[in-house]
Amino acid sequence: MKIAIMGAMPEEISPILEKIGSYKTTNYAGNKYYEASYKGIDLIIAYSKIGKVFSTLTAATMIEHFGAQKLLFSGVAGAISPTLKVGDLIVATKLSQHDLDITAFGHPYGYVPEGAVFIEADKQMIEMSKDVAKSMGKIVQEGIIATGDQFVANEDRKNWIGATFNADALEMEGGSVAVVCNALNIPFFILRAISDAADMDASFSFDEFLQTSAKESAEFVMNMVDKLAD
Ligand code: OS5
Repeated sequence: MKIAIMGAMPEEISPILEKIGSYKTTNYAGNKYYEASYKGIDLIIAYSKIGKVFSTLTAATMIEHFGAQKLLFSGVAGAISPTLKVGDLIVATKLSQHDLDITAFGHPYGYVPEGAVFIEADKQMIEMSKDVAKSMGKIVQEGIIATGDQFVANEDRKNWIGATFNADALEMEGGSVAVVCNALNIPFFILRAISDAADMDASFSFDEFLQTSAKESAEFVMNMVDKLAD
């Protein structure tokens, strides 16, 4: 079994690389890919760089070039739901692209012909995450994550995304990773820890909490990997 673990920023995968300890580094298509053997399973780990295009490239590369059979994403997100505070964990049940807009042709936001507004994450890994949360004594909220090529630092935009997609959190990569995995039939799991509230203070909050929230998410994802290795 080969499992891909990806983040968007170096901070999102560095706790994972620290835990793994030793790995082989390969440069491919402008990114570094880290291969390791861990508890009897093969891991391929990378950060994509920020946004939908880079994350699409990385997810597709991990699957098509490195042979990943499952993909887990670890990172941070902006909260939409008022129940989500900095450091809280959210598991995506389904994901959408909030900046995809051909509504001029009568289509709903987030939809293009032959696509879908929402893509569902792997139900088995979501179920497994409940056991992992229990074993860690953590609360993990399930919800909808909306993705777009924008760092949202605006209450109106955040509220619009929340109302339009019924989304609980937002970020810049999960929705595109979901499209890739869905098209290639690869089960995927997207976990995010909250770094900010996508409001006018978002950039300050993000800078302050990126490292600690990324670490929270990475620790949880590694516990998921431990369970997958059992
Ligand atoms: O990957 C991007 C999306 N992430 C989730 C997220 C988010 N997304 C949208 N809106 C929000 N309010 C969100 N909160 C959390 C986080 C990340 C956001 S973009 C951050 C860019 C910060 C940065 N810019 N320059 N550097 C860091 C330094 C740098 C310089 C050179 C090379 C690499 C980094």
